[in-house]
Amino acid sequence: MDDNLELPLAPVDPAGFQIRFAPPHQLVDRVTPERDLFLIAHLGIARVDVASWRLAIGGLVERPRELSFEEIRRMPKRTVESFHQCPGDPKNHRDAKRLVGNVVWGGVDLAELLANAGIRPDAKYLWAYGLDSGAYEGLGAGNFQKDMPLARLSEGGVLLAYEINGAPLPPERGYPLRLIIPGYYGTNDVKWLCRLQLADRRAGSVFTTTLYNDPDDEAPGKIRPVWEAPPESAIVSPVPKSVLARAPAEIWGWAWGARGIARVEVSTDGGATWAAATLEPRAQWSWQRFTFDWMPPGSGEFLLQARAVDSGGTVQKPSQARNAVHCVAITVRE
Ligand SMILES: Nc1nc2c(c(=O)[nH]1)N[C@H]1C(S)=C(S)[C@@H](COP(=O)(O)O)O[C@H]1N2
Ligand SMILES: [Mo]
Repeated sequence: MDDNLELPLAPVDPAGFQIRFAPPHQLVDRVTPERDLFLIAHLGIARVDVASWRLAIGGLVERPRELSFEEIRRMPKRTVESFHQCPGDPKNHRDAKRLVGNVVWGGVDLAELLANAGIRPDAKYLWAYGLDSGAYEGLGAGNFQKDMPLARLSEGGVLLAYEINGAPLPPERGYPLRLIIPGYYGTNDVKWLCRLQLADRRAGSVFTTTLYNDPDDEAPGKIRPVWEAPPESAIVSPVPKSVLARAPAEIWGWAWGARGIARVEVSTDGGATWAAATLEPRAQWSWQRFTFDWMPPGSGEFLLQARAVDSGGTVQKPSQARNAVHCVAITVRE
């Protein structure tokens, strides 16, 4: 097991960084339609010929193997509902981008597949490789690569997905197969998978070392891979800059995080005071809808904010973070 594997590549078209997204106030659906879901590709969109495509499984496994798409389709199909979120800037953990959605993924269970291959006791990490290659911000990258601690498998839900919201994965989403790690930021969900490698250490690619590693607030001087998503929320309604009549209004939005959200609080006075919103429970790793009934106390400008607290008691950061509180400025007229 090393970093010098001979890996296949697919043509990328278009090449280079790709991004599209809708702002939070457009995310009105519980399950985000594929056309509204943000899209990110660092190196370009890989175009894969499924007939010759294989998934290789190697490294610290008892029985290395190669699977065709047909063989994967014959395995039991699982579905997982999960929030899906880009962490934002690979190097700037003080910036919140709110590129997020909620998706029902369909595919095969990674834990089952690896159990069939036999995980060796010294294996600690999964390395996942995509078929895309190129350069990102001047950094040459061979195949896109991410890693995941194998300990994550015990929580369940990790998929090799070939469906998004019941439809086949489109080319831009990773056709024919991508990794989905519910609860982790979407950057770890390698698209256009070609190889899974089990290893005793973290992977050494640009995307697992230079990029997507944040300073660890709890351990100064240490870094922390951008894996589990901390608690976060976004306001869907009212829409930023809207003008409301002075009448009862509903503030609502979505809250999500790796550990599930226990409560959401809303502030309508720019963060001076906070009150509990009504929050629905989560289904698998889904985002959770919150609602807050508000009677504007008068006319004028108002700053609306929501903050999520997860089941471990971690509070969404007020500012200067990937999960910084979302602020929506509105006007109320008599
Ligand atoms: N092979 C490959 N997988 C990838 C990426 C990539 O550039 N190449 N980008 C990652 C990032 S940063 C994000 S946020 C998600 C985006 O997935 P989506 O475009 O389906 O929303 O894919 C991840 N998987
Ligand atoms: Mo991303």
